[in-house]
Amino acid sequence: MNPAGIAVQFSVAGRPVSVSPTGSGNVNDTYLAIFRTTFSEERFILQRINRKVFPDPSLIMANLRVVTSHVHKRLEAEAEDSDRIWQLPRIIPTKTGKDFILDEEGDCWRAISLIASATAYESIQSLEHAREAGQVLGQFQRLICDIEPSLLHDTLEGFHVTPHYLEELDAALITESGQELARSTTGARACQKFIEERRDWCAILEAARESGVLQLRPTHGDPKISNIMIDEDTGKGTCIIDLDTVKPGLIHYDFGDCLRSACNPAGEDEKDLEEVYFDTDLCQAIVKGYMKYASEFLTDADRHYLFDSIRLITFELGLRFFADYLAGDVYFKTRYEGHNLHRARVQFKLCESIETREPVIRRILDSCG
Ligand code: GN1
Ligand code: MG
Repeated sequence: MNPAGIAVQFSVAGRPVSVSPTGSGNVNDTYLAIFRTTFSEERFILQRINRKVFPDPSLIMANLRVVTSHVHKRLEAEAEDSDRIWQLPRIIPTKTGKDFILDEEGDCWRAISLIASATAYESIQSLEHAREAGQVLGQFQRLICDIEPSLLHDTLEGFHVTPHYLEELDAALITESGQELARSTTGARACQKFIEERRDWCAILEAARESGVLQLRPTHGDPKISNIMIDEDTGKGTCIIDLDTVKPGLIHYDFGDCLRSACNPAGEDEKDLEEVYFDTDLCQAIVKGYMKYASEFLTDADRHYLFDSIRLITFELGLRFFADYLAGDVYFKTRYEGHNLHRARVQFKLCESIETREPVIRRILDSCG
């Protein structure tokens, strides 16, 4: 079904002017829809959920309901005492009052409000941007930390459970095509070696969870820099978007992922691996911003694993990209042949840089925490 035909089925005033692709998501298809009446205009976000990734999109929508209702209520209650107007998108219902539409191909479409006059940057712009990104994540985690985790569905089993991605890698490596891809380039061979050297370490967070040292809490799941919106007028962080992966998890995944993404000024798609490194000044700015809100709910055990979370989530994303490359690019959308392999190499370069800078990063965590 074409996106314009879907857009008109949502409860929005006016008629469509345009429905065009927007954003840079690796999984779902996202469109900006513009509708006008004779006297006004409304812009909103329309998305087709990737069925291969999310087998039951109705669970995502149920989680989105729980989280947005909870956060909107808290934000309104705190609005008078806040230093800014915090926002979170809302679900736009269909004309028949549902949260999503299933088209004739069985694809799930949903509409959410657009956060206007704010920008989500693909890569970090400045130290101030970094501090704001940290605040946005800390504030979001604070706002959702009192949601009972059992109210949230596990929409994506195994998501961010690093050993699970090792299993996917091993499954790809026993296929003929996977083996062929793994040995055919020096880049792929380097990735495999990188992973093997860290295989035993990578269950570190899961082991802490299994032994009860770390607990499951509501998490965002994907707080990369391009999901953090900065107000164009004030320069302040205002909102975190892309709530599809909100589910019970370890808050460490979020913390690590925000730093992984924001402290690599070159971005996830940098062509020149020499440009990829972990910037510790940016790290300090993010951690300071994050702690402004997070220090109220972090336990000593949580703090103990913060460094590992940065290293692990970076390693994990590299592993996910590499496993997908070997499996024939079935999960992440790619724009050129070998894209997932290159993405993996970028993350492994970043992971190496994090390992080299471990003492500095630990000092930052100790002094800001
Ligand atoms: C995917 O689709 P997007 O760009 O929001 C992925 C994240 C990765 C990210 C890397 C559901 O997010 O886990 O960190 O790519 N989302 C899913 O850019 O797998
Ligand atoms: Mg996402």
